[in-house]
Amino acid sequence: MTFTLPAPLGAPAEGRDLPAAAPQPDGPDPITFAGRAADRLRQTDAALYDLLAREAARQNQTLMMVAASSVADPSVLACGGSTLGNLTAEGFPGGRYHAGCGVADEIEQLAIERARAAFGAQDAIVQPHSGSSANLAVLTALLSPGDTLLGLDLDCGGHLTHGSPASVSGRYYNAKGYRVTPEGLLDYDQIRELALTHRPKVIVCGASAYPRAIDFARFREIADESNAYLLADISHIAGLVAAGLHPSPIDHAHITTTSTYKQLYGPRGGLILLGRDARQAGPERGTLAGTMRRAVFPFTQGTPDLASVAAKARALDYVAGPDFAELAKRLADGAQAIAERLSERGMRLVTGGTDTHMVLIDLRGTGLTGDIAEEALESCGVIVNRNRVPGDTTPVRTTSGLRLGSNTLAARGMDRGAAAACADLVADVLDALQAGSGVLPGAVRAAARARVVELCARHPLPGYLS
Ligand code: DSN
Repeated sequence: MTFTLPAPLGAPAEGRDLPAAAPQPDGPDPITFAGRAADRLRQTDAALYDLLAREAARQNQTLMMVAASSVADPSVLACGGSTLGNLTAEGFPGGRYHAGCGVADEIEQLAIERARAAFGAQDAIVQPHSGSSANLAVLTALLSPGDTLLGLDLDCGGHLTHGSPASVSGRYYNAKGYRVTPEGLLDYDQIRELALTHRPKVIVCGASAYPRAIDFARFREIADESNAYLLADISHIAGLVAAGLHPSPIDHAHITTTSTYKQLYGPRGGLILLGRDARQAGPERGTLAGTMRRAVFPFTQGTPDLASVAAKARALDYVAGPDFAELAKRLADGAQAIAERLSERGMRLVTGGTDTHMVLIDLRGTGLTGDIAEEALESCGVIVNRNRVPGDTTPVRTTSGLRLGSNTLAARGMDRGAAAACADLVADVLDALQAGSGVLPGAVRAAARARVVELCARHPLPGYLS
C-alpha cells in the first residue's frame, strides 16, 4: 500500500525523515490510509455505522440551539479521525517519552502557535482533554486540598468545576461562591468583599450560564487586592473573545482556560492560555507557564490525544482567519435577535437580554419547568437545554429555565431574521405548552417540525452537504 506523506513543516530532525511516496491520485487517502474509512466501518460494523449515520442525520435535520455546542467543519473531524489517534506521545514537543513523535511535535507546535495567534497569548497548552480537564489541572497546580477557592455559584451560571460540591473542585477545596444581583448581574462589590473576607488562593471568573459581558479587568483588581490567582474560564465566549467582540481576559487573568468545541467550532478538548503573567514565577518552581504544563502532564493527564490536538490546530486556523470575524458577528447578532423576539413575545429573560451568544429564559411564573419545555421543543426538532436560573429551587434535572445559544445557527449562515424565526418557534411551542398545561398539541408539533425542516434545508450545515 502506498500513501502520500505531507511535506514536513521544517527540516526534519535527524533520523526522523520518512520516505515520501509518490502521490497516488486514485489511492487511499493519506490521512487514514484506509481508503474510504466510512465504507470500511459500514462493512465491518453495520450496527455502529447505522447509529453514527442516524446521529449525522439528526444533526442535519434539527435546529441545534444548545449554547454549549457548535458544529465543527468536516476538516476538523478529519483531523480527529486521523492516524494520529494511534500515537502514544507523553510529554511535549521536543521532550517526549516515546519515539516516533517527530511529526506529532510539529503538529502540536503548530496548534500552540495558532492558539497564541488566535488569542494574542504568550503561551498555550493544547493538550487538555476538555475544558474541565484544563480547569482541574489549573486548580490542582495552584491549590492544595482544603485551600480556598472563590467561584460563581452553579445556579447563578457558574460551572461544576468552579467549586460545585458535585465536582472535585468543591469536594477537595474549600469552595466559596459569589452570586448575582436580583437582576442576574455580577456584583463586583460583593465579589471583592467575599475575596477580602475568605482570602481565596484562586478566584474563578467566567460562566456557563451568564449572558452578559464579564469585566475581567475588575476581577484582576480584586484578585490583586486579595492576593489570589485569577483563572478566567472563557469556554462559552472564546469565539467572541478571539474576534474582539468581548473583552479579552488573556492579560488580565493569570491563566485562561477554554474548551474548544463550543465557540471555537473545534473538537472535544481544552486549552490553557497565558498572557503577561506567563513568565512570572509559579507557586513552586519555574514559571507559571511551566507549572501549568506540568499540571497537565504528568500531574492530571497521561498521553495527549494528538488527533484532537491536530483538530484544534485546524479549528484555530479558522478562528484566526478572515471568515471568523463574520461568523462571530453573526452569532452575536443572532443572540440579540433571539433575545429581542422572545422579549416581544412576553418571555422573561435573565438579565433582560444578552451580550453574548446565550439567552436564558426564566420560566418561573409560567407553570412550566425546564425539563418539560426542553422535551417538547426536542419533539419539534429544536434542541435546547433546561438550565437553572438564579435562585432556582427546583431539582437540577427539572430546573426553572431554558438556555439557548446561537453558535450553530450562525454556522448555518442564519442572519438576524432567521434567528428571530427560531425564537418564534421556541415561543410558539412554549405558548402552546402553557395553554395546554404542559401538553403540546399534535398540530402545533407538526407545524413546528415542518418549519424546522424548512429552516434546516434553507441553511444547511456548512461543508457537510455541499
Ligand atoms: N459546560 C457545559 C455546559 O455549559 O453546558 C457543557 O459543556
